[in-house]
Amino acid sequence: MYKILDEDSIKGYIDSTSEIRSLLLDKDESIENLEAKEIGDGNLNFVYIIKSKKRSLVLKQAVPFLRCVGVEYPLSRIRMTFEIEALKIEKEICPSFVPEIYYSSHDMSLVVMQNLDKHKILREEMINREVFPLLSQHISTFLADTLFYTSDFYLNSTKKKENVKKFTNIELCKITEDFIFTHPYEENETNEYNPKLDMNIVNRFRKDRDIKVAVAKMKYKFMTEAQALLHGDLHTGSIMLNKKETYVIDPEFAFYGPIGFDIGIYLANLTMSYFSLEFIEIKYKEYIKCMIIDTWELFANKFKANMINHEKRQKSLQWNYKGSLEHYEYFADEFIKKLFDDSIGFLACEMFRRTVGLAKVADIVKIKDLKRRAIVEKNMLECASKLITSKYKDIDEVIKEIEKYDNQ
Ligand code: SR1
Ligand code: MG
Repeated sequence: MYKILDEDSIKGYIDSTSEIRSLLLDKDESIENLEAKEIGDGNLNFVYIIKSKKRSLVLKQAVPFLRCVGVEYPLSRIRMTFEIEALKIEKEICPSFVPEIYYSSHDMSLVVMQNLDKHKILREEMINREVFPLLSQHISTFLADTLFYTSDFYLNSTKKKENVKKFTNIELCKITEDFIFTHPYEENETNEYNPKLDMNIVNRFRKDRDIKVAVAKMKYKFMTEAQALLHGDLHTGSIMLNKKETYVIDPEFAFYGPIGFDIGIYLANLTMSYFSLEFIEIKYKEYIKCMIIDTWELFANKFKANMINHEKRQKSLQWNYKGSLEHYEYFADEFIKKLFDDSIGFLACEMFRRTVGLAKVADIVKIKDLKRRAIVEKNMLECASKLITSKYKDIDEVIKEIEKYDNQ
């Protein structure tokens, strides 16, 4: 039976759950040897570090409401089922980028997994100006492989459609539809603003027909294009890493959606980190621009290689005639160019919502001088407005555009 755990009751729960107990304690060892600490700072769930004499683990539990709002925003616990099932699939596809799962319970809406105690959250690391030479290689592989091996390019038609059904994540998709694609573009009580932000800028983009049409297109795409199993919330707070290893965590928003959404959300969070920097931080700015370029280019090459190699082996989508592989390659190039356009559109949407919507990002919120923060936010809004209403040849052109709005 479900019950909400806390730092005290969690020990009793572990004591009565032999699969978890045996991971932490010897047979006759007392639960007094356990330490439990809640460390979650996310918007949705509670996360505990459990320590015993021999090891430590993470226990994550979903509660029946949205943590960042409170009990007045009910949210069913089924999100943990989506998280558990997505973790299993991602682990199978990308074993080195997904934490080890030791135990899961749909009834208790919890998962027990590897404690990544030698790794830190990417967002915090970027705020501390840390550099990760392998990150773009790792994330581009995670994206290219999870998004390819769960798509129609790889799965047979029946399996893919069964997956779409299984990952119909109604409630969390609705959160994204509301908090990314709707509320930021209207006056809504959930929106939050830096008091120093010039509201004329906000009102201007809200009334701009071209921006509204472009955002509506991205929302429609999000709601209708079941291309692959997405992580669904791939911001820099969903990545834990050190110089050698990268882990992607928290896929509770997983569902079948447009591939460009995962890419765009990740690139947007890099871009916001870029905008948060002081004018003189040239070196770290260059580093972030390289991350954006490398992530996209590596992803595009790896995704295309996945398509072509699979096609060579299986001939699953192409017709069987001489020269058909060459034609398939044209299709792959066109498909990836479309993913690029989608990614930039979603990048812009994520930048709008993190500026005027409910959930902000620490990179920007940590700017103490509210006037400086307002300038950064103005730059982000104007950059997002331009990106979502324009078309770009390649990622270098996008970087040039972003640079134009970096004028603090
Ligand atoms: C209202 S929930 C806010 C956000 O937290 C999650 O990390 C998702 O990004 C969601 O949109
Ligand atoms: Mg999360």
